[in-house]
Amino acid sequence: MSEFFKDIPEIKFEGKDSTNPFAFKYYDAKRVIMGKTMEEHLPFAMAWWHNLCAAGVDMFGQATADKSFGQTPGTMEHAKAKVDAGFEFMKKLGIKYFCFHDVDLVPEADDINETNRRLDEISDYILEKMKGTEIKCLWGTANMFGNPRFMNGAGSTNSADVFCFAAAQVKKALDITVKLGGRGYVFWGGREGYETLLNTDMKFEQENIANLMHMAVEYGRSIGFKGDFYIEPKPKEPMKHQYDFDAATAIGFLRQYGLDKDFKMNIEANHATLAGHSFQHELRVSAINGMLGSVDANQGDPLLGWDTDEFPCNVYDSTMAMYEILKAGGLTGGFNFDSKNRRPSYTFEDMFHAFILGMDTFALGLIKAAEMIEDGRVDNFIKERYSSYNDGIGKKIREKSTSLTECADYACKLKKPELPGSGRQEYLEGVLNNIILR
Ligand code: XUL
Ligand code: CO
Repeated sequence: MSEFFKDIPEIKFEGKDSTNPFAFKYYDAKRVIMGKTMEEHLPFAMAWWHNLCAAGVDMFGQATADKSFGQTPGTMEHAKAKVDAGFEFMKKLGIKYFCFHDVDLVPEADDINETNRRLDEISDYILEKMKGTEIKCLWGTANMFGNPRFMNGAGSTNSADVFCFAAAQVKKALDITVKLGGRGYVFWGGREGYETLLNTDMKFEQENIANLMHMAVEYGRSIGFKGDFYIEPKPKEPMKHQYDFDAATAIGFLRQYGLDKDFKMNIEANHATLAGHSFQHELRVSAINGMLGSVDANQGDPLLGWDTDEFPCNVYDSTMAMYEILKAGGLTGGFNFDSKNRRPSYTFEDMFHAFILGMDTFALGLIKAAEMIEDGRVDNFIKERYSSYNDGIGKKIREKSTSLTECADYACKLKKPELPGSGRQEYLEGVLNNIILR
């Protein structure tokens, strides 16, 4: 079998003073931080779609990158060459997981029975390839947004026939995920939303999405899937209004329809910022609701209002993300680089540079988040800030052993409260700079 990335060596850790473009500066897989190795903290995954399929096509121009891997796109030979290239790529970077949509793995046929046959063939091939490696599947999903049949949604479609096609795809994607030992299964509501209420029964559409998810849970558990199902929230794009707007909305939906025991969140950084939140906010909302599952690691561009899926380079963001994740006790899933090279970065070298950047950004974020926690200034400040609830009336409020009348009597006796104390935001931002830049 040919080597696809011949000129690129195995990527090793060389430390922050290295100028080798093909070396990690911060990601040192075996380094122990807060009792776990970096690779245990950071189960990185390669997204099949961006890395092995996307070639730089945008609405104004053609592909710039060659992802044919020596075969004719649209054939099973090409599908297998992508597997070979993907495994070589992951091995060279020390990446232990991958994520896929059904149609990333094989070209979709006109007849779903033929697509399913192709999926059986490619998953046998991947399974064979996994033998003797440490590479595993992080999560699988079904692409229920690209094909024209899904123009009005999948679970939320107006057509019962299309709903059944969505069900068929979820069933097969679950089969393949279980076959490949996947840790999770993702629902990203690609076209689960609406363009105008003039043609939309919103309540029915949402009930039907939940319906499809219940069917998926029932089927998944029946074939031995023990992992988490995930919702990946996103507020807009492709639809104007998407039903899984953000973590809070998705968690409310899961609770309303009794799906919260089987589902967690897969939080994507760029989706968070599209929703007008920070990545950290979405992680916190998920964590405090016991629903932090997995992460799609990328970043958006604050100057652009769409999903640019850039490789993460912002260390402030990765530090605050890792602070949330460490405090939540880690992820049940991993860090999937749902990120793509910029269109003019079209070479194989660029693919490696992108992953080295992303992995180093999260490794440095992990190092700095651990330093923040060990430093203690931020956590101690927060603890102190709420200390009025440690005794007296505050303690009673915390313990829910008081009433509106008792609190009101207390206030009247006091006549006028002291100001609640400075938030010290600028001081704390200085602490953060001090830790990140030292
Ligand atoms: C789209 C997106 C998807 C999901 C999987 O914005 O993030 O690639 O991660 O369907
Ligand atoms: Co994503």
